[in-house]
Amino acid sequence: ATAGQVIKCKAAVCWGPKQPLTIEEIEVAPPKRHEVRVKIVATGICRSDDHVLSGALSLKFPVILGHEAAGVVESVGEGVTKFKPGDKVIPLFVPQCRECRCCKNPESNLCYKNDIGKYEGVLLDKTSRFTCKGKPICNFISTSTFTEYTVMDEIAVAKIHDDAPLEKVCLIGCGFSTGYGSAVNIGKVKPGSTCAVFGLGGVGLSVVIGCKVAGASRIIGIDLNSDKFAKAMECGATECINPKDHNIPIHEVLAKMTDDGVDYAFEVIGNTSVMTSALQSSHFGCGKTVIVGLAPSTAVMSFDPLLILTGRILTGAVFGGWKSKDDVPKLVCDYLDKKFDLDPLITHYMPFEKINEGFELLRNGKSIRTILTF
Ligand code: PAD
Ligand code: ZN
Repeated sequence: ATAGQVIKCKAAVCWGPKQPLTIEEIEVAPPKRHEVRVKIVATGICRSDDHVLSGALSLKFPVILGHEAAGVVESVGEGVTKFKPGDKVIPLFVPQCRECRCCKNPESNLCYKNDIGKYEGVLLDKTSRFTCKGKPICNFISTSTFTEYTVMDEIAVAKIHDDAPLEKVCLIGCGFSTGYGSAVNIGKVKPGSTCAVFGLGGVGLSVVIGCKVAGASRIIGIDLNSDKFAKAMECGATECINPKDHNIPIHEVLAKMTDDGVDYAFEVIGNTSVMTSALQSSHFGCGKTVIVGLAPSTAVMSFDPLLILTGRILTGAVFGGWKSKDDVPKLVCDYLDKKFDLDPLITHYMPFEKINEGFELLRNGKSIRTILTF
């Protein structure tokens, strides 16, 4: 009944950094050619959204944030053959066009048509489908899910299994897959190895889960907030340490604990000095460090190049290296087959209108993932 028409609905609009989101009535235009309009059913709050609110990431305003979600197709634009109204879907903040140089490279999961780092705030046709109070509202990293309805390019949407519980698998849209894939695809953690995970939020705990599935024998969690440790142990950490409890640098603490350094170190905070600590914590000759955290737009990392010269490997990835359109449906099936659990990551459910409270819980270190439902 709504196909082809402008939909008026509620959205959380971000008018600028350092101010609360406001719930507004917005207009969502119908999908154009090769676009899909989706009714969002559940969306998680990720630290990357908060990086925009804190001002750490600079992009264009006003914008509708949110990128970790699941929903149902409402209508499709011209030329769309792989989706129909009613299909369950997950938005893809890293699209997969299958045609660009990165998509054609089996080793990469980036896509030239992504908006991360560019932050143009538009769909592929260079406009967004949102307006509010007569003003255009920008799109966020190909997705924008803090709204009842959103429009995405079809390359930025994955169709998932009909049985998937949307209020859980929304986490496969970002936090879970990013962390888990960083361990299994990017770190390629080996059985019997020692891992250090810096930052035990939703993404860091998912790294822990990945390290455990990969057979690591020691998984050391590191966080400034010791309240995160119980959950980390539940997810598979074998020990947890708080840098505040030590008067020597954390890499020296780890060196003592691990016979000179870990096999794999993961930075899951977005702090460049912790990235250097992670690199310093990895063993010379063979240690691998994976950057997962998103640093502020102006941040620069510095370290002694001898750390790399002596054989350490430093790498990183967005979305855990998964080729999004190919792999998200498989991850959903793996979840349905009980190959991993998402429940330990979910600490709160809230109605969408309470979105600012959800962000407060994240900032105060009280939540892992809050899932907003519509
Ligand atoms: P979160 O805020 O839930 O978790 C971060 C954790 O780090 C918290 O538990 C903090 O207490 C802890 N912490 C903060 N500073 C320090 C410090 N100096 N030393 C030790 N611990 C510290 O965030 P999240 O898990 O949602 O996201 C983590 C990062 O990953 C964040 O930067 C986010 O933007 C990024 C991210 N990257 C991708 C990607 O594709 N690469 C995807 C999703 C999120
Ligand atoms: Zn995210």
